[in-house]
Amino acid sequence: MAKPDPGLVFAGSSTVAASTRRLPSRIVQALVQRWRILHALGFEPLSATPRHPSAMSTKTPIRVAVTGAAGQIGYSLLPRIASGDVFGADQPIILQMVEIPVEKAMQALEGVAMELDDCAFPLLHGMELTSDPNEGFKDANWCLLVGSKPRGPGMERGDLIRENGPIFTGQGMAINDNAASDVRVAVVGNPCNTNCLIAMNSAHDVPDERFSAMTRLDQNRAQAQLAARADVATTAVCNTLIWGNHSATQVPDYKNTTIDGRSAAEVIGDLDWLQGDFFKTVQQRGAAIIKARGLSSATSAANGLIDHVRDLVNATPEGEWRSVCVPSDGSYGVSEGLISSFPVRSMGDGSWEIVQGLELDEFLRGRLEATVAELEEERELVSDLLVNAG
Ligand code: NAX
Repeated sequence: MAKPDPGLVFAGSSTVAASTRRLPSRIVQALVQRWRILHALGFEPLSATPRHPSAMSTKTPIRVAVTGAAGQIGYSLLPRIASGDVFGADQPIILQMVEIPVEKAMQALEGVAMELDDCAFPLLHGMELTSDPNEGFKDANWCLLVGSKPRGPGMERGDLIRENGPIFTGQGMAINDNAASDVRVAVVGNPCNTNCLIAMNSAHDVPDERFSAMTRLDQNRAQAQLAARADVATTAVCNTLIWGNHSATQVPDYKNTTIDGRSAAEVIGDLDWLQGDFFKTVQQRGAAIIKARGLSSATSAANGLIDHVRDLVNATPEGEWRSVCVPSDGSYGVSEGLISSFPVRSMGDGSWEIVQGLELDEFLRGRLEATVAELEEERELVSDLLVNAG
């Protein structure tokens, strides 16, 4: 793996395969020092216009690679990363945007980059556009794997898994060979759990715990449904928990999720609703949005990914957890190695742990077994792609 980029990088143009312009760090340090002295003397240096603090950030930019960058989710996601929603208001970013080598997709990507240019984001220190994953993941500190082939008419879930598997083999290998030594990967492209498993197994030198897949959108959906039912603000709902696969078998946990500090099951007091409509609504929300909008969830999916990464970068507050699909260590009876959604606490230093000791009722336990069985079937379907599997 390549080392993290030590240099400061400033905004480059947004043409295809554009390179970023770099200033030697001693010049940057001299400029920063001059700015500090003038600031201490009460001058507003360089411009009378108030400047965003990040314009003078001394932090090294981090490189964030996003695949499927010209897609729907990419369109909602990229501006939020560039504006500091994920990595903070003083963290410069270089976006490495990856698409398929098809003229229409690359042209659309150009358009997205032009719009990002037009936002003049102070934190956006460079953009690189490419259809080559090796270039796209070069020195990347985070790889957000959003792009994948959509489900075609009449396509079974198994066909989709087989169609997408090889994409994630190639991307896992490209991450392994090119990304920064501290790279972390979040997979959104469906079927995200199994795609994550494939990428993880294809990246031999990257520790498994750096890989995750997203059930944060499902968590947010469940949180909103519970808040509406209990007639409370969404902030009153805490530790909303999704177990298992990001699919129609996912398990929204009404027992360990709390509303104003008490179990959601107790506060809502309607097990029929929790095990019926609540379950169905959360599990089938994606399909309901397609039916209403004619397109799949995009803004909420991008928002879910923003929450997912931000909460992995920062320490989880004491007593709380987030739903994250991570490699199973066998906790809660989930077969070791599967990428499954668990209650996860981040330490804020790149490490995380699965929260132990939560209790499930018989209904939830049965549903957890079913979603794990689905993940096992998916793993079996792609077993030939799991080159690194033990
Ligand atoms: P779009 O079809 O709008 O965009 C996907 C983009 O990915 C396209 O521009 C396509 O050219 C690109 N792409 C395809 N293969 C690629 C490859 N090998 N390398 C780079 N780019 C590639 O889909 P969008 O709505 O953005 O959804 C993206 C993915 O997210 C889909 O797989 C979708 O199923 C999945 N979702 C996952 C969710 C989750 O919670 N985990 C929820 C939302 C979403 O459904």
